[in-house]
Amino acid sequence: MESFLTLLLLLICVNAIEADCPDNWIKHSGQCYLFVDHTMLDWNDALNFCKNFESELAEVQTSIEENFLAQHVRQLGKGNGFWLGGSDIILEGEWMWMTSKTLLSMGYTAWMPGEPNNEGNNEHCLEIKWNSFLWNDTPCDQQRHFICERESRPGGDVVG
Ligand code: GN1
Ligand code: CA
Repeated sequence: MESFLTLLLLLICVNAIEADCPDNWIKHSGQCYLFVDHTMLDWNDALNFCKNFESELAEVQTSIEENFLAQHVRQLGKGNGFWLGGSDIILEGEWMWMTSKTLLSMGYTAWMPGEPNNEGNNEHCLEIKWNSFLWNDTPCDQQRHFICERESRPGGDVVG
């Protein structure tokens, strides 16, 4: 009986550790990521989709995070890019992570060579490209896959 209870306790603990992120989300460096590759939305709708799941469009802080995202985008092998949470919609050329309100120029960036080029004066949203895994500015009304990000919450999603 005692060993049964120990086992039960162990299982509950293991479940709590694994439940930091919701089902289908991938945990990485204390964050949870959802790669939405089954549908494409414009940038605003993608952000709202993420918000419905208590998350935001992904913001990339380090090369480690970029490499993690790149690895998954490569694996998914889609023919379209994925939205990230950056935009220069407020002031042309001033790229900002729209949730944390931090300037991209203050931190790590992974622009494609030659980007952002604001083609047609209408490219204000940030995508990670499907083939190079680097960043491009593209029109916000384009349909793209997207990546949601939220903090992992230890035990926060344990249902039972
Ligand atoms: C071009 O060639 P493609 O589709 O990967 C352009 C980007 C634009 C994009 C708009 C080198 O990218 O800057 O945002 O079209 N790349 C170059 O769809 O001009
Ligand atoms: Ca561009």
